[in-house]
Amino acid sequence: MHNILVTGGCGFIGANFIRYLFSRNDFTGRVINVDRLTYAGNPENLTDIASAFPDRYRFVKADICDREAMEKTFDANGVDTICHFAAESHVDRSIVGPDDFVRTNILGTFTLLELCRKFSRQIELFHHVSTDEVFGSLGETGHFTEKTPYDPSSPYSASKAASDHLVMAYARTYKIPVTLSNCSNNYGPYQFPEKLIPLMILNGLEGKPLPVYGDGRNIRDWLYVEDHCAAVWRIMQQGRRGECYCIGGRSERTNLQVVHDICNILDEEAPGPESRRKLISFVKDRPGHDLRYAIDCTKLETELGWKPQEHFESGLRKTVRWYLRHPQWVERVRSGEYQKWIETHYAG
Ligand code: NAD
Ligand code: TDX
Repeated sequence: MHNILVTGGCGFIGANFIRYLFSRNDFTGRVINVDRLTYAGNPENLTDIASAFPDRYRFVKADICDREAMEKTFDANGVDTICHFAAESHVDRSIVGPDDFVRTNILGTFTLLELCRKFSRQIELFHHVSTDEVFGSLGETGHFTEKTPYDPSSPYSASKAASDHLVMAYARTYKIPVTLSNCSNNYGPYQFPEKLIPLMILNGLEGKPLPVYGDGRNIRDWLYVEDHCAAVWRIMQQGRRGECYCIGGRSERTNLQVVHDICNILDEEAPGPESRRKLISFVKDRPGHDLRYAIDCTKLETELGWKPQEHFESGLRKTVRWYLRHPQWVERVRSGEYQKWIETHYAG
């Protein structure tokens, strides 16, 4: 694993993963970051890495669906490992416009797998980063494991499920060395403020409404992004080839609990004229909204010795502080495509 192609490295988890790799002594190789720079990709997330490691970090602006561009990238950089994050990742957008999800998540993954086949002599590992949403919704009890049948609810999760199936099929049919991880909801620095946690932090700061879908009782299992990065790296290094691993924080919260926690932290860290809880507004539910996600990550814990390091309470406070301390990042992101989309989407 010397020349690692990281796809989607300018997005939330990809950028955190590249930062994580360069912070570690056991990574001495190079990263080739391929990103199309959609609304969710921000190369500024890695400006310091690009200047600190000019010989070991390279950015290539390209679409993973563009076979020619990807082939050149594999060839010119002697890519031996792929860590595949690039995706359209937001469930609400997939409901409004699924096309890009099918294209990037399915065809993009297919293009990369085809290149692994073509360059099979040099490929040591294709790690596919996926989501627990492929398993659909849990009721009030139970947990997802590696054996849970797929049952996706949204165009986003269906496109990720399709990509997972392609990855496993390529492993069986063409003997491509793969690992696959299905992770629960991440939060932390650099997350695009369309997702629940950063949206609530920034709206709360600006005194805007905090839109909670339905009755706010849907449950997610939250994991601090650096713990996800550590799990991915551990799986890449030690995971059994051809295997899937579930990653989760054992940290279930209702959406309303999360929003209340954010309000409390904001009231302490950035006191406003009145309690942020007054801004909570219950809005129309998301269609096909999964009730509950919860991961049983025993396999990852027992086989590979991984455990999350961050507690939800401390991780959430760190995250709020990060957004408070990076007003320029917030401003740049908010003045872009995101703003236009949000205006149209939430009009009225
Ligand atoms: P993100 O939306 O923040 O970033 C996605 C990145 O992919 C962006 O930089 C974007 O520019 C890039 N991209 C999109 N289409 C591309 C294309 N065609 N070619 C090249 N680059 C393209 O997403 P994220 O939250 O960082 O998620 C990363 C991965 O992790 C995704 O595969 C997602 O399904 C998975 N995942 C996310 C979470 C979560 O909570 N965010 C949880 C589990 C799994
Ligand atoms: O404004 C909001 N109000 C609200 O109540 C938003 C944006 C979300 N929600 C709810 C919907 C979900 O129950 O909060 C929960 C979390 O929503 P998102 O942040 O949109 O995440 P989710 O749909 O759970 O998916 C995320 O986790 C799994 C990522 O976006 C996916 O990429 C990942 O696979």
